[in-house]
Amino acid sequence: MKLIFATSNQNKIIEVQSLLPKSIKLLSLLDINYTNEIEETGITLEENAQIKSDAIYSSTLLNCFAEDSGLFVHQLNGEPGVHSARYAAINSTSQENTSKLLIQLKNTTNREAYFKTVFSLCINGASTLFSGIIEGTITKESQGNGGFGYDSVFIPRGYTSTFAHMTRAQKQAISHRSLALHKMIHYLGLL
Ligand code: ITT
Repeated sequence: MKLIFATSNQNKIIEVQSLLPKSIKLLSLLDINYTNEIEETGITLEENAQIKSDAIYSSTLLNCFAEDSGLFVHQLNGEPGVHSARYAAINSTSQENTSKLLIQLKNTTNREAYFKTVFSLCINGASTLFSGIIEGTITKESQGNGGFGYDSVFIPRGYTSTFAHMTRAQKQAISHRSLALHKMIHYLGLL
């Protein structure tokens, strides 16, 4: 089965590709020469994931899925949440976003947060959603060079190091994205 992954985030493609069974051939937006910007106008991850998969399905009529994810910090009433990619500014870098987060949480003792991912799978025009969450805490400073996004400031519950200190396999064994993806793979197996 061929599926388009409607993302322009190469890190997401690498993480997802390595978990998919070989029977599913993944095509990226680059592979299909899709260069239009899809505006994420939803107010939830669910809405944004579906906006992205619907946009690709309606312009290609090919089965596809999209994913939206974010970091939700309790002390900040769930921010950056759905705005995680553009927390510091539109087109901000991961480093700018994590720096802003650490400044917002300066002198804060409640550092609980969770990552959430929602996949929207669009098969023959019908969408199904799958989500995954991992709870943890935000560090006081950036730790580790691996991963991407907010990985260097997030320690999953039950662990002592950030996602950025883990190997890809270690992160994938527990991550929000893997949890959601396993649900989607199970569903695809039932089709
Ligand atoms: P799309 O093309 O798929 O939209 P994106 O990078 O814009 O890619 P999102 O809109 O889903 O991605 O924004 C999520 C942001 O949250 C992303 O830019 C990262 O900074 C952060 N994020 C998501 N998953 C993460 C993970 O596993 N580890 C660290 N940060 C993550």
